[in-house]
Amino acid sequence: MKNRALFIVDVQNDFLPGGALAVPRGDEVIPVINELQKRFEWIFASKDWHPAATVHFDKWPVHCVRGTKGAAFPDELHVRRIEKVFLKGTGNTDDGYSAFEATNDDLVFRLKSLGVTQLFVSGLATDYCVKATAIDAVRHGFDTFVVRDAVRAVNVHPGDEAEAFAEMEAAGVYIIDFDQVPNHDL
Ligand code: VGL
Repeated sequence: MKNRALFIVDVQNDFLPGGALAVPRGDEVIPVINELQKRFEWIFASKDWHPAATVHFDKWPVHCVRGTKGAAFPDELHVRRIEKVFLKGTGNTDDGYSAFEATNDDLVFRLKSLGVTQLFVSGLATDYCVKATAIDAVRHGFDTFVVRDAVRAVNVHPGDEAEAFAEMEAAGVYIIDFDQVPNHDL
């Protein structure tokens, strides 16, 4: 079972209700992700980690500026077992939607050297960073699962969430429910 890893995308204060770029009901993923962690030996996460000035903020409200409270994990998220946090969106010309664009470490190398072949993706937001991360994971050869109960969408336009799930499925991502994630006693 060591070939499976849980990946937590961008569960950061600014993406939660009250945050600078709040994902509706984004906080609901936290207890689900905390529970999911019990089923995995390897847990990784990403953070949006922007400089104060970036072209990304021409498209979005200022959010997740590196080192700020908004970029931190919420207190409720269990973080003790996260092996490594991958930082993305760190330049001033990139959006950094995919965790595979992280600049502090090589995500593909890290996963492959541990023998991880299956990636279970959770977090925020379904229609941006979860989608980009899951599709990149398929491209890099991982069996990729998105846990529906453990993700929420921004839905800038109504229907974005459904479209994101359809795009991911078309790319070869398996969309599964929490109950379908294999259990594994630690
Ligand atoms: C995200 C919009 C802008 C995300 C990041 O984490 O999904 N969405 N920046």
